[in-house]
Amino acid sequence: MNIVNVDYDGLIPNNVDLNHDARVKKALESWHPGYIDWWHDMGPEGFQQSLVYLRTAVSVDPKGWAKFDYVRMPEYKWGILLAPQHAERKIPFGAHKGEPAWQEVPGEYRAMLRRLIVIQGDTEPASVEQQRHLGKTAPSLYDMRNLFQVNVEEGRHLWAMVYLLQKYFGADGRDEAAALLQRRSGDPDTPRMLGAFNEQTPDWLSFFMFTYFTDRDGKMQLESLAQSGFDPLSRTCRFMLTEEAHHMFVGETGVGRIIERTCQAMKEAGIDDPADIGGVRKLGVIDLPTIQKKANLHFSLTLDLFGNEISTNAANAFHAGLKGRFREDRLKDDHQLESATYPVLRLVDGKVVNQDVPALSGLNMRLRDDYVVDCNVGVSRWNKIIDGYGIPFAIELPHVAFHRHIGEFSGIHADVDGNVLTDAQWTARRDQFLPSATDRDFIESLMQPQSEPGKFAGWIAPPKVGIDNKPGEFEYVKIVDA
Ligand code: BYC
Repeated sequence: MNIVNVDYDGLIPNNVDLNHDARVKKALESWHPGYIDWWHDMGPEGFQQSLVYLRTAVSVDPKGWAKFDYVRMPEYKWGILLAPQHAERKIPFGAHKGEPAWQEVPGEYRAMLRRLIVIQGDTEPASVEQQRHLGKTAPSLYDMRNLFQVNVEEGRHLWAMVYLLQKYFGADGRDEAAALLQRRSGDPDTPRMLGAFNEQTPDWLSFFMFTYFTDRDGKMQLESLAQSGFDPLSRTCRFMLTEEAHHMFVGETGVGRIIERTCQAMKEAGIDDPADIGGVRKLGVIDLPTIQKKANLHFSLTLDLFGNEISTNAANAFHAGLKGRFREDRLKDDHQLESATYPVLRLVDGKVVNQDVPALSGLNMRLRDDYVVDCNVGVSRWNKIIDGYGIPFAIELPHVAFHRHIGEFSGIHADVDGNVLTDAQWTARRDQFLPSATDRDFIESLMQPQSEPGKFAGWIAPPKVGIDNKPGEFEYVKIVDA
């Protein structure tokens, strides 16, 4: 079979020759009904019979991997796609650097590898669960379609991890695959594994912030796993990254369009002061300080996903050749880091200080630092929009010590500049930094659906171009069952 083209004939589209792998095919086919049940129970609420203009991966050729068409979501072709194998690929880092990449699970690292795959897999359905209510308040058919696109692709990413578990981890892989359908975001008894994936996504500003900040953690983690010496994981993640780019585009442009509309409305009303929150809200748009607070919330929740400042797990995974650094293949060092150091922000005697630590132990922070650089690129584009209207305001990412639940700063309170606060100071000032109940109520009051083709809710500007270059009035979702 040609790896670039996908076999669409069977129940599970794939480019891994499932037809000649009866054991895995059977395992996946047994898992499929549970997945569809999960999709109906926990996937987008309503709209399951609506026709959605979705892209589906039909190839792993970077020049033309997707086709667009109307699809009912439960009939989406959730396929298993791996990027092409490079015959001579070597393990690029760690103790096994230079040895041929593993095509089978290395026995001594089995548990560590399985844990990484399970954690990655767990985030995918979690995000679908978090976003399941949003279709009903979509600000346009364009946005609704983007939400559903993100959702079906997160579903496909779950399939990708389930394939690895079932193909390479035998009975315990099958158990883990089943458990991925049993945990539920936010459930007190069976929560999803990582904190941010148990938070709510109550409104569309949160959705855009989530796809901007949290999907970007997905990008960083997938980039690191794409470097893995375990070749099937590397190839799986490489292809997932192709889809992930659109999710971050949805987030960046979504927040950008909200900012644009706010600035436009302020100018039209002659309001120059971004702190005139009452005046701006009367215009039916979201004031810039509230957008800043939402960014503070989602950025800080996402920082927790990078784990602890000092991590033996991260050191072990790198040493073993399982999880590399962001774009490891482009870095110029020995790729082993046994004697290197890395500067990490730590809490020492109640103060935030920079400390050199062994580079292997600091790998989570190195990835997090790369993440912050990547986040700032889009933030500066948001600020250009504000600047273009001459409004004196800039979105800024808060300090990494702000509002943390994992790692050294989880035991303290800090303001957005990283100054340590007492409990009383935090309680008094919390609502300056994070969305308050009043802010949330205001945003919720704006969440009225707009489902006429080409129309947009009043708090968000239309996009500059349509999906698949479709014109403005294109009917991205043909609703039959809202
Ligand atoms: N919540 O040694 P440490 C995505 C636990 S997003 C709860 O620092 P490590 C997507 C940790 O498990 C990308 N627990 O941990 C985005 C450990 O527990 P055990 C998802 C946490 O392993 C949007 C203990 O604390 N992929 O794809 O170095 C939509 C010690 O911590 C948390 C991955 O994350 C937390 N936030 O780092 C859809 C890649 N943080 O085992 C999808 C795979 C830490 O001692 N995962 N703990 O009981 C990893 O590489 C790592 O497991 C982590 C944690 C980076 C998550």
